[in-house]
Amino acid sequence: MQDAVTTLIKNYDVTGRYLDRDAMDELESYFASGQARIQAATIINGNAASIVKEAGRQLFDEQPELIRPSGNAYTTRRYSACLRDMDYYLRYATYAIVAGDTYVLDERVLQGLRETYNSLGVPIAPTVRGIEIMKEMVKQMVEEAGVTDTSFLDQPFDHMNRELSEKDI
Ligand SMILES: CCC1=C(C)/C(=C/C2=NC(=C\c3[nH]c(/C=C4\NC(=O)[C@H](C)[C@H]4CC)c(C)c3CCC(=O)O)/C(CCC(=O)O)=C2C)NC1=O
Repeated sequence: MQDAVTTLIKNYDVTGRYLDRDAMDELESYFASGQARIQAATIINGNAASIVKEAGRQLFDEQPELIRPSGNAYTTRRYSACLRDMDYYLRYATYAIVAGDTYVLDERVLQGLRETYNSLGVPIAPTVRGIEIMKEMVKQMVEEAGVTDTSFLDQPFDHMNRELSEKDI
């Protein structure tokens, strides 16, 4: 597990360098966004169940074929598995938001995920859309709470979507 600080230190240590101007700028920007990161995590934590439920509802509204008999989220078991996956993405996104680093996502969420999805026929594009909907919801909530620059929230959601969307083989 790594965060913005340990990742930076590791990179400098590998080449035996002191922390230079670029490192200080990076650290400053991470610490400056610290309060907002914690605020975002608090908001997500207090609304996780409703974010997942609402994002799922919106996804199935947009793509109703997912919950029709030929769809991958058809049957109660698979419907729940889908919402559970959305909950995983949201929870791990909060870890990455606080860490200021996507390492935790690579290590705990994304490793082997595309292979699993492909073998179970879980469609990637709607999953990506579900993550996108959650990102939009979270950004709106955090903006409404008074955080003016929510760009730091893009990183984990975009990272998961980029990795999930990577072309096959
Ligand atoms: C914390 C890291 C972690 C992740 C990310 C994870 C994902 C994950 N999702 C799975 C299944 C699944 N995932 C979905 C998800 C969906 N189907 C759709 O049509 C939608 C597009 C989408 C929801 C947005 C479904 C329906 C299944 C069950 C598929 C099946 O068993 O046929 C499975 C197979 C095993 C299982 O059913 O539990 C895994 C491992 N597990 C983990 O431990």
